[in-house]
Amino acid sequence: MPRVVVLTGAGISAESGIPTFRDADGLWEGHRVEEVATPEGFDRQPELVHWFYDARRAALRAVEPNAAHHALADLEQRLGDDLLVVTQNIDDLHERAGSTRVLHMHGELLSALCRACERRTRWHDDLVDQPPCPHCGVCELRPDVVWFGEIPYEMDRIQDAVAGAELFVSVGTSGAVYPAAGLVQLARAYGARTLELNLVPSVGTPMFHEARHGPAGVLVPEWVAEI
Ligand code: BJW
Repeated sequence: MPRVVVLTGAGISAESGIPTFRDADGLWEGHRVEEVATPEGFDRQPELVHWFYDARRAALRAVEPNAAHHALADLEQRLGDDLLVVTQNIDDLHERAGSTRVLHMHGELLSALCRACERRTRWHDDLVDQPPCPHCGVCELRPDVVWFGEIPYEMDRIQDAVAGAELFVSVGTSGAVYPAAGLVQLARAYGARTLELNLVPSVGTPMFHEARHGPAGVLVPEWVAEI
């Protein structure tokens, strides 16, 4: 069981150039996040939703992990199994920085999920043209991400790890989306110390024992150096 669990959100990738969800009014080219991040939105406008994710998948090629991702990878070198990163992010910047103990609770941009056979495929190209599933041949691939109303991935492992942790650290998340936003309360209920590292106070700030405010690229390496 890991002694330290770090929950990351969009803010940790902001300094790599990936926009957060709620800082620019939660809009993507004029569309609300809910419009492009719900199963209903996908059923209504599949092309729009594919464009949204295809654009983000293409943009991922041009960005690099920043000092915060690298600091967490360095921490894993020191702590090994005693560190678990739980990320809400669908980018692969933790892995590209060198982290291996990462759970993607909201899925991954570089994975496609077949709605027909429910199998997953590593995916680097566009989905808007509705290519066939490599497993079953049916043209029903969707981004392998968790939309509102869907059940986040790995919840049992995440809840067990948070409940067993001595230290729970949240980095760059607004605390607006559940169940991720409730993990700090779970950690506290089981006796963990809790620390928030975020650019500005979030809705969740009062739930943490300690909160530090500033860019993740500064705060995370500072915190890792203290451990
Ligand atoms: C920096 C920085 C810098 C900037 N340095 N910081 C309880 C109460 C109320 C509602 C619910 C509830 N439980 C469930 C719900 C419903 C719903 C929900 O939460 N709704 C809310 C809007 C109220 N939740 C769900 O539907 C979830 N499913 C669910 O609950 O199923 C039931 C179930 C659960 C568990 C077990 C069994 C059953 C699913 C939620 C899926 C969310 N999906 C998305 C899209 C994923 C794909 C994609 O990426 O496109 O996930 S929405 C979007 O929000 C994305 C993110 O991961 C997620 C969180 O956003 P995040 O990371 O916090 O980003 P921002 O932009 O909000 O914040 C960035 C922060 O960084 C800010 O604070 C900045 O200040 C900071 N920052 N620059 C440090 N340089």
